[in-house]
Amino acid sequence: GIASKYNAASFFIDKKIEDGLGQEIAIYYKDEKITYKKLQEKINQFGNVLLALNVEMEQRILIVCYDTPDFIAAFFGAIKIGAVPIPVNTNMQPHDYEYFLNNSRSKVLVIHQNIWNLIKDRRQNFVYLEHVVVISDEPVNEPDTKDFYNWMQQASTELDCAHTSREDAAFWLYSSGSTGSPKGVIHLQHDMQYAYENYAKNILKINKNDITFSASKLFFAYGLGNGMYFPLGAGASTVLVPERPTPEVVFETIEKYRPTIFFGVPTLYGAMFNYLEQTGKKYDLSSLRVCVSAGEALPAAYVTKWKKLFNLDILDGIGSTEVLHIYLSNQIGNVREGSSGKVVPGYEAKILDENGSILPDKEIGNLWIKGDSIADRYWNLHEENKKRFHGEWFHTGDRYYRDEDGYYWYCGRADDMMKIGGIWVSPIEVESSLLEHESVLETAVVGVTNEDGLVKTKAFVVLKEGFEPSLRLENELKNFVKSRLASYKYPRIIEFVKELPKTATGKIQRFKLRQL
Ligand code: 3SK
Repeated sequence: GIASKYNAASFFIDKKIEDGLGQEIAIYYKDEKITYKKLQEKINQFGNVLLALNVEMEQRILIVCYDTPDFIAAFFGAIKIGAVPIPVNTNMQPHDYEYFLNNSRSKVLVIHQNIWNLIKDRRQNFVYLEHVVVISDEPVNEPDTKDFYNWMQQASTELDCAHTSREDAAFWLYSSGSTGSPKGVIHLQHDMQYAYENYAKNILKINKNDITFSASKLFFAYGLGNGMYFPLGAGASTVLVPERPTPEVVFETIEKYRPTIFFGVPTLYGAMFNYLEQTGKKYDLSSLRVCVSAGEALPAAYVTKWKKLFNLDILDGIGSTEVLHIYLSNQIGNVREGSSGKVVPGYEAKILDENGSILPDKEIGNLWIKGDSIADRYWNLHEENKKRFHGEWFHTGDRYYRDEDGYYWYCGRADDMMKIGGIWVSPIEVESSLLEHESVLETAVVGVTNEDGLVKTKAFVVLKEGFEPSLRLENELKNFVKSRLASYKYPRIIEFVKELPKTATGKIQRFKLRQL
């Protein structure tokens, strides 16, 4: 028989109209207030645009879009027809987009004009791509590209949703690994509802009067929930800001739109403290009822300082792209500063040693998680799937211990990946980039913890003969990496060394460098 019908766009959008929330505000964007009804129409229009391009169920659509209502229209419009949207980071390099397009075999690319301009000379390399839909404030007059707004305008605002089931693929997100290329994480139709019902409802107590603002962008798993499907699930509102979330932008956005829940990452909270100290400015954050942090461990001092400044809790938690959202979290009225909190209801956690035996409290081991928002698998990575997805359990790759009160404490990554500003950075990728510079003989990149307890990228560099360490060369190397990789990956600290610590077989001993 045919599986029973379930479609995430119906749950998050259509149901709101059926529940009589059509005239409520779904999105605050610049000076626009977009109602649920208007959003549904945009979603339907984009679904119809894809149908006009002959997109079929299960076909992938790559979305390179800033945080705007168009992101949500493209994302849910694709899901509503059973196609599979893949939002990706808007700050990547042209070769990254080539990889995403070819690895996912996307048939359609939805992209802002300025980013398209950076990659269009490679179009012949995008072997599966059939249509490019460009989002631009100016009319798009380029051969073989479609004008997003023009097509949307002509499309019908009515659309029936495809007969997808809970088990169908709904969307992918790319997750970076310490080695190899980013992995396509396949999420199913029911995954967002699970994260919404378990984390957003139980932990955040989200309700229809809330207004969320996420500094983390929608293309991250963290931002996707915070700024899109949590508020939509609750019939609440989201504030979308396409700009880079500098402390100034964040403070001004909070004052202007008066959100009730704010989502940040530790580096941003740190930068916000610095900004307040340096400028002496004061901001009114009284609209907020709770703040959230994820991405990397939040220093205990930040929790205390934020409470003192604004009388607000920051709920630190940890999630992953594979689990979709946060599975360990502090709770409103129950914050253990410096810890990742307790297991979110709906999820289970276990800490295992290298042989797979469960460890007692206070012993550090590998964290495994169970819960129904866990991705189906990685795209086309059979061996990796066997290592990470074991039936209902997912091997997070994080090292943790649990204390006697049930709080979980982060102890680093099982591999050498670093979380910088909440985003995974692979040391290998940064090293490969540095090695392309004419002066670099050898290099090793590690994450080091600064005085605030935040992780920064540090590169140890052995120079080739004829090159001398200098501040100028240090800056040149930083800029060199920035120009080749997404800029958040550049090493914040560079130390020139005569040699790197290595094993007898020549393997770099990163753990020794982390201690330097
Ligand atoms: O990095 C995290 O902690 C996180 C949180 C929520 C969703 C996704 C991620 C990676």
